[in-house]
Amino acid sequence: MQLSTLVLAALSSLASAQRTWVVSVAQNASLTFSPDRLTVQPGEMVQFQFLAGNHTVTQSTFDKPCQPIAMNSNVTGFHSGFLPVAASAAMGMVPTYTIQINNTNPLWLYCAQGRHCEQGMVMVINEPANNPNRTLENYRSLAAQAQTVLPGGTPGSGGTTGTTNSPTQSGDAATPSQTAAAGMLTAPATLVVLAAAGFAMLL
Ligand SMILES: *[C@@H]1O[C@H](CO)[C@@H](O)[C@H](O)[C@H]1NC(C)=O
Ligand SMILES: *[C@@H]1O[C@H](CO)[C@@H](O)[C@H](O)[C@H]1NC(C)=O
Ligand SMILES: *[C@@H]1O[C@H](CO)[C@@H](O)[C@H](O)[C@H]1NC(C)=O
Ligand SMILES: *[C@@H]1O[C@H](CO)[C@@H](O)[C@H](O)[C@H]1NC(C)=O
Ligand SMILES: *[C@@H]1O[C@H](CO)[C@@H](O)[C@H](O)[C@H]1NC(C)=O
Ligand SMILES: [Cu+2]
Repeated sequence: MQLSTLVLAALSSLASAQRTWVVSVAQNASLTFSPDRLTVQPGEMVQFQFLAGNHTVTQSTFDKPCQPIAMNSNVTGFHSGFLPVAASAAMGMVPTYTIQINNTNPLWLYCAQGRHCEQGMVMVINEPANNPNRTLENYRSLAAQAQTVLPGGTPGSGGTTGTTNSPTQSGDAATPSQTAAAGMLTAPATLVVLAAAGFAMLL
C-alpha cells in the first residue's frame, strides 16, 4: 500500500515532467529573443538561454511595453535580472532563466537593458488567437515609442536561474538531458531511480 503509493507518486511526477521550450537570448549577439513567438501549454517550461551581451527577460503588459508589469497591473510578473554571460562563458557555460507556464494567458516580454526594448527586443508567449490588435507586431510598434524601465526589487523572482553547457541554438524544444545542467530538470532523473526501485521491490 505504502509502496504503491510511493510508486504512483513517482510516476505522476514523471508524467508532469513536461517539455521545456528554449528561447535563445541575443543569438549572434543580436538584440533578439529567438523564437520571439511561442505557444506553450500550461505546465510546460520555457528556458531562456543567454548567449551574449548583457540582457534581461522581463514581463510587461501589452499596453505598456518596456515597463515592468507591476507598474501597470496587480501582477508581480517575472524579471530575470542581468545574467553573467561573460563569467559563465569563461567556464564554458551559458546562463539560463527558466519559467513555468501556468495557463494560456499571453505573456508579453521585453529586455530591460538600455533601449533594447524600443529597438524591438520583445517577444510573446501565447499570443492571443482571437484579438487582431494584440499581436507581437503591435506590441513591438508600441515598444518603439516607449521608454524602458528596469524593474527594482530582487531580480530572478518568478523563475529559476541556472546554467547549461549545451545550449540549444535552434531555439525550439530541449530534451531534459540537454537542459539537465539547469538544475531544476535533474529532479525527474531522481524520480526515475525512485520509480525503478519501487518496481524492483514490487517484483
Ligand atoms: C544566427 O545566425 C544563424 C546562422 O547564420 C542563423 O541561422 C540564425 O537565424 C541567426 N539568429 C538570429 C536570431 O538572427
Ligand atoms: C549589465 O548592465 C547593467 C545595467 O546597465 C549594469 O549595471 C551591469 O554592470 C552590467 N553587467 C555587466 C557584466 O556588464
Ligand atoms: C487584479 O486585477 C484584476 C483585473 O483588474 C482583478 O480581476 C483581480 O481581482 C485583481 N486581483 C487582485 C489579487 O487584486
Ligand atoms: C483594434 O484597433 C482599432 C484601431 O485602434 C480599433 O478600431 C479596433 O476596435 C481594435 N479592435 C480590437 C478587437 O481591439
Ligand atoms: C507559475 O507558478 C509558479 C508557482 O506558483 C510561479 O513561481 C511562476 O512564476 C508562475 N509562472 C508565471 C509565468 O507566472
Ligand atoms: Cu537586451
